[in-house]
Amino acid sequence: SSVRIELGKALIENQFSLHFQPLIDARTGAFSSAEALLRSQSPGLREVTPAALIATAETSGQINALTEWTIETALTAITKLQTSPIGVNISPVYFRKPEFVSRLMDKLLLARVRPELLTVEITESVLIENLDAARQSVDRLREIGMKVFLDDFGTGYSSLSYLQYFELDGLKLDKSFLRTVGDRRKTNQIIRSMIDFGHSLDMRVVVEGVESDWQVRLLQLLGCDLLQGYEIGMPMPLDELLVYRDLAS
Ligand code: G
Ligand code: G
Ligand code: MN
Ligand code: NA
Repeated sequence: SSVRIELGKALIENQFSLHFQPLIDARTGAFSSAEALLRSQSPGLREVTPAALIATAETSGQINALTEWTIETALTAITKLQTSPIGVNISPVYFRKPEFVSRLMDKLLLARVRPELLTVEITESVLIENLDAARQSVDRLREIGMKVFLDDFGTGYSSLSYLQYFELDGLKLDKSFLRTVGDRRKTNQIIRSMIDFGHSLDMRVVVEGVESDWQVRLLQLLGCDLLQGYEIGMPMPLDELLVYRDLAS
C-alpha cells in the first residue's frame, strides 16, 4: 500500500519523533512518569493516524525497525529526564520475537539506563497467544528490573484467567471506561471494581483518558494510583515535558 511505501521512506529519512504524555500520582498530583507515543513528520503520512501507522507497520514487518527506533529514542529521553520513568508501547509482533528481551537488555546497557526507568506496555493479546513464552519474557523483563504494565485493559478479552500466570506491575484501564454511555452510577462502580481488582493482584492502576477535573476528583476518591489524559497533559515533545515536570513537582 502507499502507507507502507511512505512508512519505508520515513524510516530511511528518520522522519519520526516521540511525544511524551505525562502520568501523575493521583493522590499528590506530582509528576510520576510519561508514555512515549510515536509521531511522524513525514509529509506523505500527514493524513495517517498513529494507530493506522502502527497497524500497517505490523502487517508489513516494518514494526520491528520502528520499535527498535522507538526504544532507542525513549532510552535517550530517559537519560535526559534522569529520574523519571518512561513507558514504551511494545507491539505484539515485536514482543513475540525470541530475541526481544536480550535486544532490549543490550539497548539498556548501551544507553546506560537503569532498567527501573523503563516501563514496557503490552496488551492482553501477547499474554494469551502463547502463555509459556509470554510468561518467560515478562519474568525476564521484571528480573532485569523493568516494569511491565498491561495496556488497554478492558477492551479485549472477557476471560481474565490468563492473569493467574503473570506477575505484572500495573494495569492501564482503557479510556473507554470513563465514557459514560448509560447510568453514571454504574460507570463509577465498574471503575471502582477495576481499580480494586488491580490492587488485589498487587498492580498499580492507571486510568487513561482523563479529560476533566471531575474525573480527576472521582478517580482520586476511587483509589486510582496514576492518572493520564488530556486533562493531565497532552502528548508533548521532550523539551516541553521537562518544563511540565518542573512545574508539576
Ligand atoms: O496518540 P495515540 O494516537 O498515540 O496512539 C494511537 C495508538 O498507537 C495507541 O494504541 C498507542 O498505544 C499506539 N502507539 C503509539 N506509539 C506507539 C509505539 O511507539 N509503538 C506501538 N506499538 N504502538 C504505539
Ligand atoms: O493504546 P494506548 O493507551 O497506548 O494509547 C494511548 C492513546 O490515547 C494515544 O492515542 C493518546 O494520544 C490517546 N489519549 C491520551 N489521552 C487521551 C485523552 O484524554 N482522551 C482521548 N480521547 N485520548 C487520549
Ligand atoms: Mn499505551
Ligand atoms: Na491504553
